[in-house]
Amino acid sequence: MLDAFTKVVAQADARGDYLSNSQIDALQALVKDGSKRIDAVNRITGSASAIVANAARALFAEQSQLIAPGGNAYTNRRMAACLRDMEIILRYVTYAIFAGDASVLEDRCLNGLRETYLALGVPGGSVAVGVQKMKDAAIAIANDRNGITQGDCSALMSEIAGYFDRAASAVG
Ligand code: PEB
Repeated sequence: MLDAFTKVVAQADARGDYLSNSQIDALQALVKDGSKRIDAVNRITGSASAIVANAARALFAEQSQLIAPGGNAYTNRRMAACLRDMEIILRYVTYAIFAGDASVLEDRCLNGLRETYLALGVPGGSVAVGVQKMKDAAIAIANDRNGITQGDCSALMSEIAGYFDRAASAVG
């Protein structure tokens, strides 16, 4: 598991060289905007259960075959497994946002997930739709400017969107 700092150290070490100016500049920008990052993680974490529940509700409204008899989320046991999976994915996305690096999400959550879903008969495309719904809700919450000092959060928001997109494309 890497974070934004250990990632550039590993890259520099692979070249056998000092940190480059562009690497240092990128980390400088990350430190400068660190409070935005922590705020975003706090907000998403604080609303995690609502983000999961609303995304799942919207997914099942759109794809009602999932909760009909024979559907992959039919029975309370499978419904619980589905909600838990969405919660796990959201949790790893919050770790990636915090670390400023996708490796924790990749290595500990997404690696092998497509194969697991294939083996279980879980429809990965539907999971991907659920992840996209979590993305929209998480960004709306993280990017809500009401009542706060308004700055430019566009880079952070596209970074956050990228982690959700990565999770969706890993299974969809
Ligand atoms: C991945 N999901 C399931 C299982 C595993 C995962 C390993 C099998 C074991 C179990 O049932 O607990 N576990 C999960 C994960 C990590 C992990 C992400 C990462 C670290 O360790 N079914 C649907 C929806 C979707 C869904 C589309 C959006 O119809 C999910 C939710 N996952 C789902 C379901 C099961 C499952 C298991 C229903 C149970 C499948 C079954 O037992 O038939």
